[in-house]
Amino acid sequence: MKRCLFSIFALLLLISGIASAMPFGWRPIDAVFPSPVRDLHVDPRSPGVVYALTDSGLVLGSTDFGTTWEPRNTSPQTVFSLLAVDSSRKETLYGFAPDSPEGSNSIWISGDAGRNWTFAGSSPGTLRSIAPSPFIPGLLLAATGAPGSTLLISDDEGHSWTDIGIQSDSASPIWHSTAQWMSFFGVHFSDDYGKTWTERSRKEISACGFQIPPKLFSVSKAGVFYSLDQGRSWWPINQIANDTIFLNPNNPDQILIGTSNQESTSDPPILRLSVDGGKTFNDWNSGLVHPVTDCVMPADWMFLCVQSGKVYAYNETRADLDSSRRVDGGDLAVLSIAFGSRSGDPLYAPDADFNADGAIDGSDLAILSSLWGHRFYYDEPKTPGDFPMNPAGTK
Ligand SMILES: [Ca+2]
Ligand SMILES: [Ca+2]
Repeated sequence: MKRCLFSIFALLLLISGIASAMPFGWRPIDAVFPSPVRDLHVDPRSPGVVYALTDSGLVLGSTDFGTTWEPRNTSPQTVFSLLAVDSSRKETLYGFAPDSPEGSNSIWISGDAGRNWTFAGSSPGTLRSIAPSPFIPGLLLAATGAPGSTLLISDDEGHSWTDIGIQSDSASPIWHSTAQWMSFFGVHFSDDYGKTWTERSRKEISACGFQIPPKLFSVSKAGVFYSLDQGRSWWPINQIANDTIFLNPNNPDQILIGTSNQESTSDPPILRLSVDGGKTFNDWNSGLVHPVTDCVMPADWMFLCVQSGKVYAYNETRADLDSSRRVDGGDLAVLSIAFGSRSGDPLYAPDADFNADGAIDGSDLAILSSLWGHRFYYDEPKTPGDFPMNPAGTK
């Protein structure tokens, strides 16, 4: 009888769409970091791998989508202010240290996920971003610190650098390739691996989505725009002022936009999610208090962000109770077994108590139904290299 009532209740919830319960929301992760976290990085070719850089220059790594973390450079002689993932090679990272035993503005490379580091060279100035080519090992773009940030290029893992001589105060260099090699910095683009640059765009390009057709994004106070013709023309996504955009490297439909510098810290942070490639956005800031300074998406419907130096997770995969990588009837079956139980009961299943109130009831069912049909992809990441491009590895 209990099962019968439950089924009717579940059916009602799922069909009538009255699933108004809050989704999971952002929650601080359990891991303790030795100092505030500066930023996060995913390796798009290694599902589950996430790196964090702290204010003290420590590199931490996770191989389970940010659930557990371990320090990697345990006795750092150098304090990194920048970290970058070289996705052209497994477990390869770059670090930048303003000061180190090897001198100022030093570039370091690790081939074992941040455990051991080798001095690679020095840059002509302080760097504020490094962009390793996702296709050609050792080819780097970098931007020097503001004001008047200029673009540098290295084709030998940061040993030697060339100043390209173009400036952009706000943009970071990015790589983009689909049918044709492209890289962008501010309003400039290059199609010869960064050797020569041409001014093309009227908007500073903030991010790129590896997809077909190729999509570039520009984020500004005027709103969010995208381009499908490599920056020649731009189309508005919305007219909301934003200054940050975070893409899912393996799913071009999932886009986060937000504001990292709010004028008043008493305002709720601005973070919005699109799961339809930017057609529509919904607020995605439940559980956040401070402006978000960085976000990564290590898998579909799985988000990590940094606010005030702390790492928060928005992990909807918890609803996938039977680990089928999709929220569906299998999970409903698991929840139904525990339905009606309370903490301490033999049937009580903590994993199914989504709102952690010690009872598995309609509220948990409502959360499950609000996530109904979500798919989580882990094993088959799409990478830039999966798309047609000029012959790989040739310059
Ligand atoms: Ca499932
Ligand atoms: Ca509950």
